[in-house]
Amino acid sequence: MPDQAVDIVTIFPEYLAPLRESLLGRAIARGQLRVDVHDLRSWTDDAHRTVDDTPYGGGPGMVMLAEPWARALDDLAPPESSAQPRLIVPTPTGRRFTQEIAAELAQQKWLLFACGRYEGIDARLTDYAGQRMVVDEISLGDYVLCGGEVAVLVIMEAVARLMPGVLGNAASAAEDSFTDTVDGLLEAPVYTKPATWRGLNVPEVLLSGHHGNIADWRRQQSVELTRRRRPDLLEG
Ligand code: JDQ
Repeated sequence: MPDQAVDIVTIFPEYLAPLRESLLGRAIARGQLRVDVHDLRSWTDDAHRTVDDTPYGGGPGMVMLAEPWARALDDLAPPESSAQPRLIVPTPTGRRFTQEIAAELAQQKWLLFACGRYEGIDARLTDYAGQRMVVDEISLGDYVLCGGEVAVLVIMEAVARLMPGVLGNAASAAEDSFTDTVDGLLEAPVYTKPATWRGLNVPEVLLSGHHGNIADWRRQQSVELTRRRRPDLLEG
């Protein structure tokens, strides 16, 4: 049995195909991780497989019906079961996704993602789910996507590389979760072979073999880059 499980509910299951690639795909292939993608419409019972309706109070667009979502949750995680997933709902009104949240999600046994579309899901769905599971409404940033699917790909890519066993090396995952938060600084630029490429040189210090000088240079580059590009990270 896999150590960790992920269920994703969406009206566009094929959108989640990239999850089978690369790091995540290998963890799935090794049997360490289970990832199942479900079509929300399989929990409808009308001929048109309806998942949306017009918004109460008026306004543009359509809103997703709570009922198909509740059926999906009840099927995947029966209310009477003691094992419940962490429910992640991508939304522009959620709390901002961070490396810290990624590290927290990587420790969960079971994640269930609800990918909304249109203008989002009837707000009572998170009230209903919150009666028995921890619900996290998460935003990637201050821009509006067309739905939750791409947000799930982003969140899962950040989470998977921190999952114990997914990287194939628990120590490097733990180290990453520390260095990725970059002690609050952006990383210095990186270089590889050749030392001169199309007339452009790798900074001399990186070729010197002086580890102290290299660490000092990287630190100085980090501080300078952060000051120029992300001064907000230097507050405090
Ligand atoms: C959905 C939409 C207008 C929602 C429908 C479901 N960070 C982030 N940006 N956008 C999303 C997340 C997101 C997530 C899920 C979504 C957008 N939409 C479109 C359009 C109002 C609300």
